[in-house]
Amino acid sequence: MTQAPVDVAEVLVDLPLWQASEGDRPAIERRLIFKDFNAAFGFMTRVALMADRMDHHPEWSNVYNRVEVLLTTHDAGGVTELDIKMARFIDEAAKDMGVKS
Ligand code: H2B
Repeated sequence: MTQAPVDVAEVLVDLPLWQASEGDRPAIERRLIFKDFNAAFGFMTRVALMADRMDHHPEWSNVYNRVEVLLTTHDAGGVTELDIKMARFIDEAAKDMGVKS
């Protein structure tokens, strides 16, 4: 099912740890810093399992204790409720893994 894109600025009101992507597509981003690689990868594992359950996958990268995440819905060409749900899950998982910032 294709989701309807929502307004990025409105989405960000309820997601204070996220920002609008500067790229060419509507997307939201968060940069996270963990204690070490183990915590960062533990976080990524949790998110990966949820992403597969949702069939909604982040664009992300990892260097040691840093993870950069970009969320957008490719099928819709913008940010949708799926991205909001994923962003909330990411914020919770990060907290559980003791995210530093
Ligand atoms: N992830 C994201 N972020 N956006 C999508 O549009 C998307 C996805 N589509 N994961 C899914 C997979 C689609 O490609 C498959 C075929 O269902």
